Amino acid sequence: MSDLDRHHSFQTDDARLWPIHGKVMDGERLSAEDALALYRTGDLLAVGWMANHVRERMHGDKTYFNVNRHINPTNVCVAACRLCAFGRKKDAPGAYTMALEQAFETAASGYTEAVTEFHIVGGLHPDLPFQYFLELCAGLKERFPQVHVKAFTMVEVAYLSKRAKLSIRETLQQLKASGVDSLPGGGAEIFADRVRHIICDHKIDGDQWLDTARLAHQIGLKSNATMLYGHVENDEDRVDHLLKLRGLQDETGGFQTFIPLAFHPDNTPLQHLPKTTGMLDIKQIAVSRLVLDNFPHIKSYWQMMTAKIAQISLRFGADDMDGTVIEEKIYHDAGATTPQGMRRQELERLIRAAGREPIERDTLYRPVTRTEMSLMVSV
Ligand code: V47
Repeated sequence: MSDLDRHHSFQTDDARLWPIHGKVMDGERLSAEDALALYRTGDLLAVGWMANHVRERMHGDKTYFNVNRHINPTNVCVAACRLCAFGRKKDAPGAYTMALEQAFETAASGYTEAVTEFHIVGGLHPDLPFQYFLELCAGLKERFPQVHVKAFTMVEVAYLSKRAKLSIRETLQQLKASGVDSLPGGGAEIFADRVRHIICDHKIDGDQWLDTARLAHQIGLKSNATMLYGHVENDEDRVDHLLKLRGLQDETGGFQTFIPLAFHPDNTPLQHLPKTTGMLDIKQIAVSRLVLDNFPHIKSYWQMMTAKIAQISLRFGADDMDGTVIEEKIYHDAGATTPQGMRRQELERLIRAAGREPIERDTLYRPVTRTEMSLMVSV
């Protein structure tokens, strides 16, 4: 390829981006300094051009979504993270814990043959026994055998292991045996200690999050990974977070999707902080795609991004929009004004309007084929 071809249609006045562009075109790994330059440039279009190039090299126009249901069995939480508006102390107003039957009813409400995934996360409840979580997963599997159970963040797993007095490996093994098929990516926040002390002081630290993910991958459970941005972290903290995830992925290959999560300050102790801007939201998607070269997917979670920004990000590196969700609590407690759920037809419409090809996937990114009957009952 001639130099002229290589740089065809890529334009920028920011000279720091030229060597990065060369690496991207050659499929070479970006360094920490490259990642910092991507955060620091104002040329969003140039960063987006490169991220889109990588996204199309990996996935063409394919854009994934799934038909899922969120279940949050309890909002009772001992951690009191400053980033969070969802958690409550046990006796606080608004605290709830679902009896198992209630959780099964929640799973069934809005359930049709179309739902392929239950996404289950909740608070760190001081009294619920480990058995509750095992029975929750086993009961869901018994009632909905074809639905993938994506359950419990690394933070919840580590807490359950402490409560059950089991090793993390044994805890994961028992969860897997009871029906957990994979793990969601929450709780990672920002790995740097300085930031964790401010936003989530009582959570496991970054290394423990990574160690738990490593163990999950080692016993054959795939997981996702997240990063919470737009609060008190700086560019170096973000780069450090991405590189730690990239390093673990080199070791295990167990991550499926990376999901950058924009901080929503309303109703949290950090509500004096401003909300993220559209520029940062889209930049974060693009930088993630460029730095996380070993992550198959970058998800633009529409609930958190808004449907409009998530749709635009499909041209800036994202290849996944998450799902129908049905009932979202964590962001809505923190002031999100997006709808609680979205119908599959609407997700498909947004993806097509971005010039992309919608692919309904299951949690493991296998395409889901629908008969006309199952489409008729879809949510
Ligand atoms: O870990 C909590 C974040 C996460 C706030 O794996 C907040 O497919 C912003 O991890 N403002 C939970 N963010 C959500 C999550 C997730 C979502 C969608 C898909 C997947 C997946 C995972 O939400 C928490 C925390 O990082 N969070 N409070 C807040 N006020």
